[in-house]
Amino acid sequence: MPVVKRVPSTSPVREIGIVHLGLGAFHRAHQAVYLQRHLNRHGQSEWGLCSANLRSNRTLVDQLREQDGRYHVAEYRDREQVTLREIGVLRQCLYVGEGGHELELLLQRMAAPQTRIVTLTVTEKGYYLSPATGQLRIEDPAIAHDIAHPQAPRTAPGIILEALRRRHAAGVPAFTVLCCDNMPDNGQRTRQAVSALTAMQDEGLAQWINDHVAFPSCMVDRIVPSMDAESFTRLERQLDCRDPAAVVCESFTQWVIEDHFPLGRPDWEVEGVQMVDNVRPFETMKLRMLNGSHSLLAYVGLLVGHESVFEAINDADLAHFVERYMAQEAAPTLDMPAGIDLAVYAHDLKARFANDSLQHRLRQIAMDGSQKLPQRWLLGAQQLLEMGRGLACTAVGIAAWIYYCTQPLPDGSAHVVNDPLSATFADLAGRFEGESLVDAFLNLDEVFPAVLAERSAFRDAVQRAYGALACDGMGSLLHTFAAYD
Ligand code: CS2
Repeated sequence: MPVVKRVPSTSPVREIGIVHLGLGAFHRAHQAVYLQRHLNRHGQSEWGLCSANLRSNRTLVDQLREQDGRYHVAEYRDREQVTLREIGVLRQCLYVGEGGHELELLLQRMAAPQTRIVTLTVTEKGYYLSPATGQLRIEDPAIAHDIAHPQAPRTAPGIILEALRRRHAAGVPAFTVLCCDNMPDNGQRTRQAVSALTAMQDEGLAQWINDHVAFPSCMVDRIVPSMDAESFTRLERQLDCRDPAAVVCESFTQWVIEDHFPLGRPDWEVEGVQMVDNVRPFETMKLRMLNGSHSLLAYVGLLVGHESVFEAINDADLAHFVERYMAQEAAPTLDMPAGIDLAVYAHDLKARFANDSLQHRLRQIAMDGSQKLPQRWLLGAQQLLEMGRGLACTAVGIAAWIYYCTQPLPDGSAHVVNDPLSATFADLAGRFEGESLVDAFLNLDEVFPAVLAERSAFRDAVQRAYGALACDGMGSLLHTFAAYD
């Protein structure tokens, strides 16, 4: 049994100062924990949270309301040590379905002068930007709806826009928008989504947003697997914690934020948040080293029959393959500030992946590949080509992704491909196979930018990897990497 340190929430929240969109496990185990630590330290806080789910997981919102917004976060350092935190900083929970009463409550809360920051974790696809070009996908039905009905928005950019419109009309200064999703220049991307939507509706407002709304970027990091029945049972058995809204995560946590908050912010730096002028090197490092390795472990790992990150990193060939990816294909593309040693970072990442207290399912990471690949692998791949370096591991990753999106798993089990482009993948799988299937995937311009897709060195590397995978299987392909070094 682990040693459990219990940290209760004792202090009152005076005011709600932050509205969050996307009340998922990551938000509850990352941002909410920083705010709770802030509250515990100060003994009171005007930075309470109102968090909303947009058309997903109503049950969780109902549950949290029954518990007056209180829940627990179990932070596992390893099997031996865990901190169980009570979170009391979440003062209002909303479920925003199709329009209705709670959308109005959310918009009122966002328009209230006390709200000074709006944060988001709505996943990459929640911004409705093309992954390859970063342009707003105005043809998407949800965005088309928000253009036609700006006062009853469904999307996160549409909701932010309507809240800002109300503030502008009432003469209330703009809140700061802080995107906490895993995208490069995530502040800029969020600005792009909101501005493009505004420009189609109201040029005056677009100018005001351009001049007055800050969209700082940030890098967030904490491994937070989605909860399943097994995790709840373990919490009950090991920690005597019966909380249907609880979350399990690793003890590691990092948050690097661009310091641009015109209406003020919590003194996060006291809780270890790094407030910086330029977050880009940290974001790129995390996306390519951590998330890039995660996606490799996911697609490659699933094809050799693994289910969790822990299992995958304990496969010697796969661990070696990921180490090689980090050292030879991710690190060389990064330009880090002094004091950051990428070899140490890579070593620490491997130890985090090997945390056997987390049931981090590879299928969870494999979701939404079309939205994740560009920033995790493809921007780095372009740089590798420009530098004249090889990209063998990245090519195997892409081949494994194509395989995962179009074929059954090696044990013959069919799986659901959870991705906004899944219908396109199914269509391509029905029409093509082998080399022409790979070609058809590489021609998907929503995913692969032309500058990369046009390079024969890139296409050939992916074709070779896919050929070897289809012919010999992933296990033996990995083995050749181990033998080769
Ligand atoms: C993971 C991330 O699901 C995924 O795609 O790579 O959620 C990862 O666990 C976090 O970014 C860690 O900070």
